[in-house]
Amino acid sequence: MKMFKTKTTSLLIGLTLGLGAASSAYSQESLEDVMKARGLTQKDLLAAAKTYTPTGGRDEYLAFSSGGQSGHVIVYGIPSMRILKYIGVFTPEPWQGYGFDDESKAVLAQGRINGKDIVYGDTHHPAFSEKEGDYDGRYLFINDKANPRLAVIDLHDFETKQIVVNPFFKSDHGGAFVTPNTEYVMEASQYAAPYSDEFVPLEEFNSKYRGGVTYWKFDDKKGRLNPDESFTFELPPYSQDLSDAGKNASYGWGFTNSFCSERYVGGIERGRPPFEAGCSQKDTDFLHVTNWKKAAELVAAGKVKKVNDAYLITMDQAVKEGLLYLIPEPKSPHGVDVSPKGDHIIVSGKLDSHAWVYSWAKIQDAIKNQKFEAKDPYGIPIISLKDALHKQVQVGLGPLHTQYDAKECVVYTSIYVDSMVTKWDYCEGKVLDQLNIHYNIGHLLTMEGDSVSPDGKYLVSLNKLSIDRFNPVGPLHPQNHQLIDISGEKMQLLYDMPLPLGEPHYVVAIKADKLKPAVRYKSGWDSRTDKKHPYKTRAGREKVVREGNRVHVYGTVIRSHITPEIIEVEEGDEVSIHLTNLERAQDEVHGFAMYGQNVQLSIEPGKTASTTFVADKAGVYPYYCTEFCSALHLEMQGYLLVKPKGYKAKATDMQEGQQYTKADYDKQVKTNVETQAVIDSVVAFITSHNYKDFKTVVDLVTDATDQLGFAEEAKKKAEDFAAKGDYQNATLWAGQWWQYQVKTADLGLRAKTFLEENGAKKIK
Ligand code: K7E
Ligand code: CUA
Repeated sequence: MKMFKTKTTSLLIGLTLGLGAASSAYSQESLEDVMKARGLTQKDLLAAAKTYTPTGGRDEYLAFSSGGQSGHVIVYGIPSMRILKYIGVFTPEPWQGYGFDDESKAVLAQGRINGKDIVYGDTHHPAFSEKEGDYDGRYLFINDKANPRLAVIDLHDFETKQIVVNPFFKSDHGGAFVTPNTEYVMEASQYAAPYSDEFVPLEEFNSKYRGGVTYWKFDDKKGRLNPDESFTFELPPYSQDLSDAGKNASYGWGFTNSFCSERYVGGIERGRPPFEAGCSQKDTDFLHVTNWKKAAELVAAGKVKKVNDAYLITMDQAVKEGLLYLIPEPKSPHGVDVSPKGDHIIVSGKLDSHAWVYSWAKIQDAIKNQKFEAKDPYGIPIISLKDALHKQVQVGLGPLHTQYDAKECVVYTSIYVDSMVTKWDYCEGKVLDQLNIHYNIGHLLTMEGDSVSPDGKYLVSLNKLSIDRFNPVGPLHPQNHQLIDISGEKMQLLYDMPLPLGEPHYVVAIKADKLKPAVRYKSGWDSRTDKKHPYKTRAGREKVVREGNRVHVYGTVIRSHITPEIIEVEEGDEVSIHLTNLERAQDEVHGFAMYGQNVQLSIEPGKTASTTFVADKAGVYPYYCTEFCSALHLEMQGYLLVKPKGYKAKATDMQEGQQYTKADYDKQVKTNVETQAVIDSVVAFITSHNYKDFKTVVDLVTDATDQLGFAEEAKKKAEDFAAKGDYQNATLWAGQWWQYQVKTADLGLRAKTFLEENGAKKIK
């Protein structure tokens, strides 16, 4: 589109673009020649054909990857493996203005811990919102392991809307996992810690340190988590790990495993064996089974007390009400994954070579018959392994995570130590296929693999680091996501994609057509609160309002100027600049950067974005648009003048760099008249077609009509000055008149091309 815009504008200016003959090294050769030159096999070609997406092509699935330590979410397409977006979540992201405009600073501020700004996150597990267990494409949730927080991303604009801080935990790993109708989002703690912020000696670990799992209530109407209706299960200090929500048969329940039920506390410097030794002594750890449905009823009935201003279901209460059970699971388990029907739960132990398949029917029976083998030191009933286990299957050394296939009973488990993916049947308990992947696989994902109806088709192996795989770029290697075709009996490796932005732990993928992202905001929109912005400004209503030393600038941006272009304040003023993008055309995003004030906004069509700072030092501060939005983009600029206190202006007139005469004015007017003829012909074409049937065209025409209105105003000013013989101002306004015409024509030509390419009909 940008190419096209440049082209039409250039045509108008009278330049011709030299389209050099496209030449590529292989263009004259046959497929065989290329294969030989690049050393490709038939198998490579087949793999390439399955992932290659020609220009303009779209992907069937969109993957949302944790950005690991970057605190972002990475969006890429499958099968092309092309990266489409980084979403700023826990970490500022300047391009999107995230963490720079006032609106998103408020979102990041929700994630403060003990009053401290935490501006990164260690993101692990993204999860889609669900309806009846299927992804509905509306929201994405992701956790921050380092600082126990959850974030809500709205998939209507791919922006982070909310961050909540866990009221009890000091770390979290078992989040985000969503219940089948997004009633709750699960977040389990990892490293046990006291629930208060006070100092508690490690000697009191068993009695005062706690784990837990929080069920965050999701308010579907508001699209936000509601801390007031959320609740937490107090759990023993067992280092809870991953979670998953029950579905179908196991609806209403949640599962959370743990890896250090020894409750061992290391201390190398005290002469104690390290954590790793003490935490892997026992042959089994515990799977925690929690009943959130019944817990929610207790909360609603006012039977749960608040601690730290949040509902806490103590272990005593949970045991008494029958909400909490433990089941032994393999040594140092990692993943816990509930099957699509909810009738089986697969857990793998990092230090075991088996995956353990639990039967939900058996577990339910044990609970119903109150058949327990013992109680743990906190009085929680333990269901014996034989009363819960369906099968143990040897899948390889260091199994971690499991994903479900579209075919019943078929799953894929990541095998960390053996660097492998094992495809196996959990009903029969037999291995079906194994594929060596590049290196140290962590999670893996299948298409819609967490839902009640997985699609199978592709699998992505998320490998840790990527030694020897790509061109070396220094000691810190990118990660390697490997695309695997799982549509047949045998898995087939297709493609490697380096991901150089933190260590993504988990990725979820959704059918692309389930997403309905907007292309613009409603006019004057605060994208973070999803409400009309209090400083929304319309064209012609720009103003500066001062109250004492508080200055509010109500500004607008439209191709290709920022209004106001000159902002004058006094040293010490607290300045807020609110900018509304007046455009509707999809690609008319404008940026706003200013010297020395840490200001960088992204103002997409319709959005209002604000920046607030103290102008504490007198001086000259240029500002400009940071997106190449039009041919006159570089001219989209202005000055903030911070005047010293009590400053009196000396010079009265602006110094003009160039003087204009009547001849200059006449020449400009002649150009404008010719340009108007072009506009008229485009308008005639559009209005003679059924353009109103095309939303895109209607938007372009609306923008074009705005620009033409501005052109009329500028034309009038030019003519008034000419009538007074002021050819300086007359010429300048005639020039602005032409600028508006060019923008009108540009938009009009884009509308015309759209109509031609989309089969618009001529109306008589
Ligand atoms: Cu296995 Cu955090 Cu799910 Cu890393 S986690 S791999
Ligand atoms: Cu607006 Cu560049």
